[in-house]
Amino acid sequence: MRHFKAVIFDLDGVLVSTDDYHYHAWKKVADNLGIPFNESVNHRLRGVSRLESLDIILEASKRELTKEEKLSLSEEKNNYYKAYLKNLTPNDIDKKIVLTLQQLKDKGFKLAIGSSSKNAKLILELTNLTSYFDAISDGTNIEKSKPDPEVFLKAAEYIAEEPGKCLIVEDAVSGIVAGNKAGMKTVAIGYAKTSEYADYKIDSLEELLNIV
Ligand code: B16
Ligand code: MG
Repeated sequence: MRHFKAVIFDLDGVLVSTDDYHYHAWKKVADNLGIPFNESVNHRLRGVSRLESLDIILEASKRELTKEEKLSLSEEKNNYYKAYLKNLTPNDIDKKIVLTLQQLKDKGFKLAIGSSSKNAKLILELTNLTSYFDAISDGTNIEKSKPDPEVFLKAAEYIAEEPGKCLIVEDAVSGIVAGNKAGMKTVAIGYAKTSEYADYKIDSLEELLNIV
């Protein structure tokens, strides 16, 4: 008997290369503040909420910022990020990714999104991916972002599936930890392959069809 019944996808860095946009938007904020920011700091922001990301960036600064200043900086970052999102079209999604989603649906798997982003629904609309998913759990319906399991547990609840029957696909180490805590099996792609806790590691999304 087949073990998995649902696949829950992270969004940024798994289905869409918006991880690059996040990086460039934070880089502008950090440069304006004169704070060093590089790819290795950026990897720590994967899957982490906007305000928590700012706190990680500010570790390299001696300045103590007020709550209001932090909110204003995170809004500034989101404005830069949303300006990048304006360029996003369905052509930015690899055809192989769309084909894999369709094949999983045809095989009867439930598909869901489990993303920390508050921009997830906008991104799915811009890329024409919304209709592939039975449910979307994102930054708008959670209290705690990854590595907390909340976003994935909510996704499982929305598709009425037991956590043990859900497979998570993630590019963030924080997302792999969140998947484990949710009692789900995890597939690492991209940077998440550095995690020793992933159950499976893949180089491209089509390989999912060999796992489920
Ligand atoms: P937003 P994911 C995460 O999305 C990103 O990896 C992370 O870098 C970002 O800070 C977070 O969403 C919040 O995004 O500012 O758009 O609400 O990878 O969980 O899909
Ligand atoms: Mg991600």
